Amino acid sequence: MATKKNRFSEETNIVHGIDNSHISTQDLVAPIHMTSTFKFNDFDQGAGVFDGSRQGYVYTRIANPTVDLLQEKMALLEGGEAAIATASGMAAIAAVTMTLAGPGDNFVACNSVYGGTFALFKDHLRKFNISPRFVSPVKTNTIDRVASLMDADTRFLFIETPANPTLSIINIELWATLADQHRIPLVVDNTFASPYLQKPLDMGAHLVIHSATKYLGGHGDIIAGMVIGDGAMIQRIRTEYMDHFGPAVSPFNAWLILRGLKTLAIRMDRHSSTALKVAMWLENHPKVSQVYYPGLGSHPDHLLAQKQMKQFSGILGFELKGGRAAARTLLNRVELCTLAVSLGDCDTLIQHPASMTHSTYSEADLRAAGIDQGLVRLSLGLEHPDDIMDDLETALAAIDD
Ligand code: LCS
Repeated sequence: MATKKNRFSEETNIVHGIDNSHISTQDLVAPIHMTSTFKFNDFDQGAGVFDGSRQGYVYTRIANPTVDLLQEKMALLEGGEAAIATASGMAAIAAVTMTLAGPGDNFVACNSVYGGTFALFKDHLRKFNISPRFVSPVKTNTIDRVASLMDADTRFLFIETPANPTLSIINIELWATLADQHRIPLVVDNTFASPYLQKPLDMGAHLVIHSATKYLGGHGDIIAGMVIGDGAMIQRIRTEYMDHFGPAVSPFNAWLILRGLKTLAIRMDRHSSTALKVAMWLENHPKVSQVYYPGLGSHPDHLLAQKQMKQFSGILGFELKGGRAAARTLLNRVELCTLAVSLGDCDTLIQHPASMTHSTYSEADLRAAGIDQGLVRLSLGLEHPDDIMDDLETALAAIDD
């Protein structure tokens, strides 16, 4: 894939990276193009834009200058040729899956994914006769199992790494090689890492997805998604899905993500260092039986995480010895940590996957994915780590022995 690499370092590209000047005079920060439609100078210009013989903007569902800047920036940061911004992370996943597969097709996905993704795959795509085939990333020989599930109707492979909410690490290179052998794309949801910490396209993946709601936006104030990949694939997703199913992002939200992205590197550094501190502290806590954080030596895929990621990001899971009842007490007692779904915000967020983000899983699905009733997920924010640990300590103390 011809990528948009330049001579600058990652941190510099995160702040600058793209040229804003084509849409404005001399603004340091590009303006927000809040417009539904674009005026044509005359009939021929309008007709020309529609038949593709002339350049120009037509209508914001199809393209918008502010959204274009975000797409250009994300293509650069992920090392792809092109990108699409969508109204949500779920819209990005729907756009990719509905473009790549049709009636009678199947795909193979890890069973530890965001609960909304799981519901889309398991319940809604089935209505279009598109069948998911799930594998567990924690079982040994996962890749052999993936291979055994593939056939002539398998249209793509789908993984999240680190995975929501188990923090499993999936071997991108291994899955990409298998996808190449079958001439189908590997789709990687890179939401938990962000392009600053992990670049799936460099490891052989073919499409990257984000819930931009999370680390890309970074401030908990928007819902949006991204798809990044090679130019032909991105164009196909546009023409076969985006343009007429219509899940376009608002230019205002695109602008807020561009704003948030400028601090991605320093935010991810801080999220990662705080998460490691809190993970190490939780590992020694008497009320906690297990901590899942790829940065810990005790994580089963720590070495793979070290290979794939620059740092280990800001999300961890931990298992309470007291199970669901203990989780309930903890989540009712925290004060600084906010009881809310979502992740990747400046604020520390805490939630209970089995009853919240992954409530779309049946009991059997939860068991198969290794999501226990005692599992709590924590997205470390930018507060002082000592304050976060103090808050957790007080709340953990309220759990009965
Ligand atoms: N991919 C991942 C890995 C996610 O965690 C989420 C949302 C999505 C895609 C969907 O993105 P959205 O449409 O929400 O922008 N994850 C959430 C979570 O763990 N808690 O609340 C939302």
